Amino acid sequence: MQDRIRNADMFNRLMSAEQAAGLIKPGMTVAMSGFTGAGYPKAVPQALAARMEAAASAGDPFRIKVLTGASTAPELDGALAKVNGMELRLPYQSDPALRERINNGEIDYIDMHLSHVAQHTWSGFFGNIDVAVIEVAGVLEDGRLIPSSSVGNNKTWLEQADKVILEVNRFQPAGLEGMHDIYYGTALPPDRKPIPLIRPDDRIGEPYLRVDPAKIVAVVATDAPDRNSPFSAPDEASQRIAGHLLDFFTNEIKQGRLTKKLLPLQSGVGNIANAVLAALSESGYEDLTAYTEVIQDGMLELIRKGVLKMASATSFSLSAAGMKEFNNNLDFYRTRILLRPQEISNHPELIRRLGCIAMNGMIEADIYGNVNSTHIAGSKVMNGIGGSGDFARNGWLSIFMSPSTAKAGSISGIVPMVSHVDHTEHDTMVIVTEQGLADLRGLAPKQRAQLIIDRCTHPDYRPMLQDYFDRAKRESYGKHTPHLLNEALSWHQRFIETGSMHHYPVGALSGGT
Ligand code: 0RQ
Repeated sequence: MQDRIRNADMFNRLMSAEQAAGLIKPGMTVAMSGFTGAGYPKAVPQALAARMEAAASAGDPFRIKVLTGASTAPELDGALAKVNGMELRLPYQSDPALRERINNGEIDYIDMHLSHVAQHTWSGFFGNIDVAVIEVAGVLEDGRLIPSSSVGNNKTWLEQADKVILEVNRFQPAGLEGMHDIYYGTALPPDRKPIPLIRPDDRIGEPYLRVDPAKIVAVVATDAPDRNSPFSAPDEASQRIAGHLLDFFTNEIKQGRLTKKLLPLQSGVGNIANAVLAALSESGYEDLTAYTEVIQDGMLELIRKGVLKMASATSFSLSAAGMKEFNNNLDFYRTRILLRPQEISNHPELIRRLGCIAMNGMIEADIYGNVNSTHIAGSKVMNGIGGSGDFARNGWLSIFMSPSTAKAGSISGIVPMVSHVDHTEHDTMVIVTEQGLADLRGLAPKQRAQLIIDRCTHPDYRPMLQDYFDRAKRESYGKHTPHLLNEALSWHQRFIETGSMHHYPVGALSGGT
């Protein structure tokens, strides 16, 4: 470990995960590293969960407040959720056990824009940060830290926490050193200055995290991989969505609104995002850039093929195969990937300046273009808004993508009124489903509605939606954005009561699904 912990003083603070977890007390606010299953602490949270379980069985509940960068993994969110060890969690999450606790009402969850977390912390909205638990790839001789596979909010956690526990993970490639760009110029108003980033590949900071050595109360050695979720090949619906999007880009180039270099890409994670990246890779594009949150397998492939010149993000989210590819070609990728704090990767000023093309998944959209990214039937949270709002509000193009139906056709992805609003009609420029693409720019509400019904709705639901819209246009209280308020959310209620949004058995209207 001495090669990873080059500072003798820090080396002397090595202890077991159990000892380190012993420094965390019930009721504390603990800020942890981690973003989309990368760079999260792997040993201390599990040791803490064991203590919590023992405390709970002795009739002495032990719960803490947990702040992270974004989603983590079973070793952190899963372990703490299983023992009911969290009273509060923020921001993004995607763990099944945690989601269940949140939706059972057992954990308070604050779902917020990822770019806001740092400044809300500086302003004290989450109270005092007692402890930060941060995974790093190493410690330099002078005590600065080599960040791990994600940066997330680590700069803020290290600055704001009273005490710091470091997990030095030998599994993280030593070659990560130098890939990070930590910007130390952010401030609160009225002292803010322009952030001097003009191009996605600009370096504006330094490759290491600073920390006051006096705060470090424990150093724990680990040797374990990130979550490395498996990568599944894009399904047919995703490929069709990608096809519509690529046609749209071709037309934008023809219209002179984009060039063949497009604009910096932001892409969410998952099946559709991967299909879009795969389609880009086969469509003759080159010298593209990405200014995004997460680097997934598809982006590595684009970089490898020269389609993507470089990618700026705050985190990796790679499968085991993607991780292997990255490790085997680290020298190649190191000069083409930059990892930044999430307040910079997701900064509205920079996203607006760069003119990002924001491509994100959604749960549902309504006929006017309002988008729900987070809640099933208005009340059950899925993951969280993540960075989708940072990018959708400020991007040059804000695109939302989803299959037109979910759960074997029993749910329509296009509904009369969304049951929860994450992105308003004013933030949504393009909606794409496997049925087609609706370009909403320049359209008034009723024009948007007709286009979304025509282009994006599944044939099983199109007549129902057209019927709703036609009646709304006749009977609505106001005729600007026609709605039948006693019916607008009836599709969701029908789903809750019958398991389907449809009036009829699925397929009855169109003769097929
Ligand atoms: O559930 O797995 O149980 O079948 O939602 O849906 O179609 O696999 O698509 O993985 O892209 O997720 C919006 C959740 C889409 C995601 C969301 C069910 C569906 C399935 C997943 P099952 P798909 P995706 C970058 C930007 C917000 C954060 C964001 C997300 C599951 O994209 O979390 O954009 N976005 N961040 O069956 C009921 C509906 C449904 C539905 C889908 N209408 N009703 N269930 N599902 N639509 C990353 C970060 O910011 C960190």
